[in-house]
Amino acid sequence: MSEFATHIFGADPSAHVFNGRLYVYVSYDEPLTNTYDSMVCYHALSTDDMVNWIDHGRILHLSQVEWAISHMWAIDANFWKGKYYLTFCAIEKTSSTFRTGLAVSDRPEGPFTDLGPIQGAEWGQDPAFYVEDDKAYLLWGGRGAITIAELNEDLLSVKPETVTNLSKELNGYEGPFLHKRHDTYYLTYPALDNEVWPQRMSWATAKNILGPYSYGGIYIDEYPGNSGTIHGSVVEFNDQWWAFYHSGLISGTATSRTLMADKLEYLANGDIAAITPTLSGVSASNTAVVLDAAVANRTGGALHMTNATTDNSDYTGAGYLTGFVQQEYGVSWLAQIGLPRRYEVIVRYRSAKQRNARVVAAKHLFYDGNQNQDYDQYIKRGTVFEATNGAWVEYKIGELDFASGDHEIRLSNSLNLGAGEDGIEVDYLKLVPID
Ligand code: FUB
Repeated sequence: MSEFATHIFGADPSAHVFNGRLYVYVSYDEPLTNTYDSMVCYHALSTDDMVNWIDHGRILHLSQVEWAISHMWAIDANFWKGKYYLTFCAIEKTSSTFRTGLAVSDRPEGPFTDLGPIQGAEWGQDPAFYVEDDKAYLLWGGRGAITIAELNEDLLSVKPETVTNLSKELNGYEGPFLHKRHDTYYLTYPALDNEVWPQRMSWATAKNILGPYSYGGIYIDEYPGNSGTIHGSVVEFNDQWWAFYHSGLISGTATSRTLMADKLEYLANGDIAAITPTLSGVSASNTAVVLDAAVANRTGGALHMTNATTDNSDYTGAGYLTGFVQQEYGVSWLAQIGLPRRYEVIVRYRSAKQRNARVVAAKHLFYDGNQNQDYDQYIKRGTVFEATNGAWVEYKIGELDFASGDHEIRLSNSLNLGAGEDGIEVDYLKLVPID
């Protein structure tokens, strides 16, 4: 395997196993903008088998981070004291420097709520979050160094006495990630030798978390199709170690990057064996975009008079939507697409009675309450949602060609229902690329 989730351009993949499922948190490259300045959000992806993936959509956006102004670059996530935490970086409004932010969610796939910058990690670009034995550690790059420190219990500040600069021993300055195998800590990071690009993925080891680390070598060297930067993570999943990173293999550019994963092997002496990146021709349709209705308003969409609920436990994700009882009451989802592609558009719903609705899609356009607003495409104007006798069903609404960029998919009720009448209930929207 090499490339995965090729329906978007993603970078800096950070992989972790939560509850037996693999989650990967990625930076989002705004398609074909030719700059890293346009990076303003993150996505979460997950899989059970490294073959079939789900993109859970946008999990945090610049507009949801009050202290930040731009450059939502690399991220990591971890589980700590019953919640999932995202560490990310962005340029701070007041200081115009990178800060490391902290965001929280009850669920590994997000969405995440910003809690503010972590104190003591000033200039913190490319954070990574390592947890072991009731202790949490933050690693970060920036200002030409890789730094590590233990975090305080609330994760919102580091313990100053533990702050350690690892770059005295290593040639690293951004993109650190820590994993442990047997009793050895492996620090992986993109390195530049004598400032010669591209970056090459390197590793170092230590017997203590805070170091000192001994340089080990390069495990992803320069290769045709590199994106200049390389940044990723290492994780053990289903008894196999995996290296996650990004390349420039599909777009041929440095700023619209492709997510990559390859098996990582250790030699008998503990060294990491070299990996050669290639495109393996993984099908785009192995990734479904599954957008939870209950949190559509926190992942770039909107709820139009409908209500998120968990009243009945029989749903997926964070809940489901009710209240599709009047004309135009509904939900909008944000779907972010890398390259133009045709998609199956599927809605998971249930309904006691047959109901009518409209499903429309628009590019770079969100509904503003004006019913005459032109949508680019009606997927199906008069969609009939058949009665399901209370069962949740996946219903294929239709197929649609999506351009590159942001799209609104809006599902809205067509008719006013009578007092006390129930409308459909909606669990998620699913988009499956057609290769
Ligand atoms: O993705 C934006 C930046 O490029 C990251 O912060 C760096 O590590 C490099 O991958």
